[in-house]
Amino acid sequence: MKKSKLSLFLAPALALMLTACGGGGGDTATEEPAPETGGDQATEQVETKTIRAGIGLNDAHPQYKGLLKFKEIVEEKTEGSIVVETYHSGQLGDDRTMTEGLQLGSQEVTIPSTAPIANFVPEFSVFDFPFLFPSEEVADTVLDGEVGQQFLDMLPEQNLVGLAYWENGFRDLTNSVRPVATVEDFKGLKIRTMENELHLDAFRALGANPTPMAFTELFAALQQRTVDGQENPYATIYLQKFHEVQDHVSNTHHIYSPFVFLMSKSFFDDLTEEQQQIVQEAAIEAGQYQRELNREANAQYLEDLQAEGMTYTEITPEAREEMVERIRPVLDEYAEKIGSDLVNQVYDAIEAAQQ
Ligand code: KDG
Repeated sequence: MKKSKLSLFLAPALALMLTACGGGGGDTATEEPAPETGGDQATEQVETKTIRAGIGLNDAHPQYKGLLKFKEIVEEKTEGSIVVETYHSGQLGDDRTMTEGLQLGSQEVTIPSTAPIANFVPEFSVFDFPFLFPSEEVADTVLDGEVGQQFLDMLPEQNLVGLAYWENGFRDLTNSVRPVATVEDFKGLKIRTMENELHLDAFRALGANPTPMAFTELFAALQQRTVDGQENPYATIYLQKFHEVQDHVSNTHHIYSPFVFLMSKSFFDDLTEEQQQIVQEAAIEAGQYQRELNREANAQYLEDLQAEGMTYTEITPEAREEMVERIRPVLDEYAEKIGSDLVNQVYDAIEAAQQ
């Protein structure tokens, strides 16, 4: 099998990044008077479908604002034949539970990061390769193109439908022990990661002591010092108030994390063709809106975190290079696991997006 192009790929991506751093429930029949037909006032059965949509982030986050936009578009375009119920802050469970809910029919939509999705479709781990995407723009081009669709096409086998990619964003490290500027500073830090083997192996390679944990448990674990730190985009760090339980933030920007708008395949298949087109287009439109919201305020969130008393530490270019070198063997291993041909398709698409 062709070796992945990792070594050819990482250097230019890193250089570019250094500049860019900075679900159904059921059908309810409601009786509505039929339009005037003259003669008897017949009633027409209008089947209303309900989408129970849950996410892990709170209602201040752009992800929830994107979900409200999806609700607005779908209810307007279906003239109320589809109703969207929105739940945030893990009200319906953590990412894994909610994704299983789509498979079992207890909810219809959730929007997790690609990292937990890899527990259902291992190939999705490629999108969590550290330093894979050099910028949001390149990520948009690749994810919204043929290669991104190729991965979405792997979901129906798991009774899931991926309708669009949204944005979690570039992930940065916070902790309550010390400023992190070099790879040495990672040594021994108990870092919470998402439930994803690649994340665990990458942080082990950096010398940290990672532990997987659902997002819904994270704030309490930071507060009780069960873990020293975590990594998430500035928007999540600020809006989930991690600054209340963390002292240091570093611009590691180590992973660009996509969200995937997931719908239960059973529910999607039961929709009319017109309804399927409406929910598909609404997921894409709301995703564009959510990406814009996410990016507009990201720089501001870093200022806000410092205003709340967090110390901000820049990762040195040398340290970032060393992070790449330390992690390289892990990526080689995962490229073999996922399939070097598929991984190389992602690298090729990223290179093409930068021409
Ligand atoms: O609902 C989305 C969250 O689950 C998302 O923020 C996941 O980045 C994530 C994390 O760290 O668990």
